[in-house]
Amino acid sequence: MKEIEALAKALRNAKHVVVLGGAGVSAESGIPTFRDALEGYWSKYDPELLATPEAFRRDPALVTRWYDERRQKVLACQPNDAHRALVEVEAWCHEHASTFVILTQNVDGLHQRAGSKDVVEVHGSLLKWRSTRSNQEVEDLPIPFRTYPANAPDGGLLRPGVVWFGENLPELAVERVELELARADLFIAIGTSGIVYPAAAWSEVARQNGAFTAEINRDPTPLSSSFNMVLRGNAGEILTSLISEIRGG
Ligand code: BV8
Repeated sequence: MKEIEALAKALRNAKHVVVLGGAGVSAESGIPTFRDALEGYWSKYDPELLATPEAFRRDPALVTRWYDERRQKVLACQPNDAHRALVEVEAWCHEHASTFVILTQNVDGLHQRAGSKDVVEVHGSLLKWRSTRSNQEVEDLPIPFRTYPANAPDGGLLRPGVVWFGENLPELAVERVELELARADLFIAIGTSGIVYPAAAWSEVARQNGAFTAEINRDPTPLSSSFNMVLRGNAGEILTSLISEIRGG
């Protein structure tokens, strides 16, 4: 694919590389993407309605169970070729005195399990839970929870450490995103449908700041036409080809 050669060339010329990852990066690990038809029990629920503070207030048992089942699924999955290739790209960038960061919308922790060092979880993590009373994170959680909803030691309920629709992104994550978008000279969006804001706006911010932007996605997205380059296909395959291209394989 000539786009792989072009992306490898852009990577060689870049000093500050930013990856925006979405559910398509974890798809090949067997984790359903956000908008794929949900499996079984969840097929009758709209994830965008379940992933809200209102849903948790209305039915904390249902929402806790949904997240607990997703947590167990994620823990049973393994990082895939896309995660592994991104660890390689990060290492290659550091060997060539470039910065590299993954801004992930995923909440599954697979980039960290694959060995990526610099990962910003802009939508939080399914593996972290906190008390609704103190907002403090609670460690050593039972898997699965013994009751739905699950109780925090301080008498509150346990809620997942994810960003729900209608909630602001973590302040530290937003600060880091702003810093990285200001200096990026290469921005690569991988496996994201470009529907959820503010993350869906970041490729345009990077481009306006002078970055070369590329989209790696199995399907077209509403943002595809705004990227400098589109690589159509599976993230695992494309990123594996990219790493062998930059290592001269
Ligand atoms: C915010 C964590 C300020 C939870 C997620 C009305 C009221 C309030 C807010 C809004 C509103 N209207 C709009 C908004 C803003 C809203 C929003 O954008 N809504 C959308 C639906 C329009 N955003 C927010 O609320 C954000 N906060 O704006 O705060 C504010 C505050 C109050 C009031 C107003 C504003 C918070 C957004 C974060 C929500 N939390 N996740 C959980 O996981 O349960 S978002 C959720 O969607 C996931 O994190 C996911 O990552 C994210 C985006 O989805 P994608 O990653 O793109 O996944 P998707 O399935 O969509 O696409 C997968 C892609 O991969 C596809 O393109 C597919 O083709 C491709 N693919 C598949 N397989 C492969 C592949 N590509 C390559 N290889 C493969 N193998």
